[in-house]
Amino acid sequence: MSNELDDLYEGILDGDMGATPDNVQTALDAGLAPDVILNEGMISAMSEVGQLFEEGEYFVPEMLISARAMQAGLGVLKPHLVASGVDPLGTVVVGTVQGDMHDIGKNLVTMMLEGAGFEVIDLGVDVKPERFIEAIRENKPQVVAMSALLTTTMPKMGVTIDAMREAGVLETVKVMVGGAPVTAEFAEKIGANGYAPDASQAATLAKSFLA
Ligand code: B1M
Repeated sequence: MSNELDDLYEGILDGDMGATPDNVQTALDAGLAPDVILNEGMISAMSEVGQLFEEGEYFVPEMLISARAMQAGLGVLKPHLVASGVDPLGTVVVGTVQGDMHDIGKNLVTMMLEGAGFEVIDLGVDVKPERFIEAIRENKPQVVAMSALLTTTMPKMGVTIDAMREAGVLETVKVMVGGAPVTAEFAEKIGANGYAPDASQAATLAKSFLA
């Protein structure tokens, strides 16, 4: 790994919110591609944070400060990942499902969708099924994207789809799901229209729904 990526990785691991935006800028100035900075310098650091948590070396506060450092760095990276100035292709409602507070992956999905030309209505985290339904009625999106990072909150994706069906809004949208524990098989089982393993494939999938 280059020195720039090394510093960025270590800064996120240490939860250094002050240095991380500067480290992203330094990596950009060194000519590193935004997706390399994201995947090798940032997402890989968050994976190690998760590993350290599993091993009992990190606890929730450490995960939280690493997440804050990552979010601060993403603020600098965002304009480089997102194109601008084009008419929206369509609208996507995005949210992390009820009971789940993880939002970094969901925020990346939002960035990539915006970069692909979608208008994104981001409902945030801990989104109840009724809130998704309300947002569909208000914004008339073509696509709904749900994120879940916990095995305990994944079932809420199915609950949300069932609630959309009961409310009569499911047939107006395509539903896609993602997040670390989610699989294509799970997506099919709960009746989602698609699954994306990462944020850039989420944008490709959303575009394919419009075709
Ligand atoms: Co949490 N946490 N956490 N956590 N956390 C995980 C998920 C965990 C795997 C850590 C571990 O044990 N290794 C574990 C889950 C275990 C499980 O369910 N099997 C876990 C746990 C247990 C918990 C708590 C229960 C801990 C506790 O309190 N005891 C608690 C739950 C709180 C809650 O949600 N109710 C908790 C809390 C937290 C923090 C708040 C401290 C913090 C989140 C801060 C935040 O998000 N603002 C946090 C963090 C940071 C993590 C890890 C370390 C990193 C997550 C992350 O941001 N990854 C995580 C370990 C890990 O993931 N390795 C962990 C980077 C991000 C870019 O990846 O979100 O996977 P990801 O997104 C990817 C893809 O999944 C995909 O695109 C992105 C890449 O391009 N994607 C989608 C995501 N959403 C998509 C939607 C789509 C498509 C693609 O729609 C179509």
